[in-house]
Amino acid sequence: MTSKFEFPDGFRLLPEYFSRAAQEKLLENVRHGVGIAPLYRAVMPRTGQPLSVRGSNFGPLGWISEKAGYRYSPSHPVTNKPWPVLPDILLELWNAVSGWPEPPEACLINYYDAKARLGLHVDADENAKHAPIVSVSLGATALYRLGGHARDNPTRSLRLSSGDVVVLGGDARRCYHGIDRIYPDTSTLLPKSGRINLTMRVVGRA
Ligand code: MD3
Ligand code: FE
Repeated sequence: MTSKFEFPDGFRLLPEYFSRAAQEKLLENVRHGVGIAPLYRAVMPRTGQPLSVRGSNFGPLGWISEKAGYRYSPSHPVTNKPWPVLPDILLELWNAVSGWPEPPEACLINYYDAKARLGLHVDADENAKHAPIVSVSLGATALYRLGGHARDNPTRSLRLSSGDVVVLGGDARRCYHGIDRIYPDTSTLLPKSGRINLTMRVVGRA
């Protein structure tokens, strides 16, 4: 019996990469970062419909979604100040698992409350199409869906738990993915079944 879904080349899940103590340290860094660059509610381009996920960034560039479109910006869309620097723990993670010679330029911070979702999409706003994305999950467990290169390709659902790291290189980098739901009361790291996802990206020049 074979399933129609095959894991794309370059997809790597590292369950519980971070210990509880390391997750707490990372969370402290995120709290410091969002103290400087507050989580804001992004809106969908054109429609202005708010996303349920709230976002901020670390690094010289940050991914933002506004009415005018999606883009990488050197400053926060509300405060207009530069994003805080990438914490050392995250740079060390990148160096340990990405296999990429350059550091990430952006680290998107996504915050999910218990009701938040993220629809199926491809991350395609980076010019560095071959650089991997490295993701860290903190807090409540999420139901994550990974598909193929076309929206209607078969998908596979996986749970991402606190401390898990995912490396998306090669083919996986161009696959559809999203977050279908958050499972309440699955972690004591964050209050109220909150979840944080950190994704490091190389943006590259246009
Ligand atoms: C698979 N974040 O920030 S992380 C995103 O949990 C995003 O917040 C999700 O999708 C989250 O864009 C999923 C894992 C992830 C990130 C990028 C990918 C999976 C990916 C790019 C290609 C394929
Ligand atoms: Fe994505």
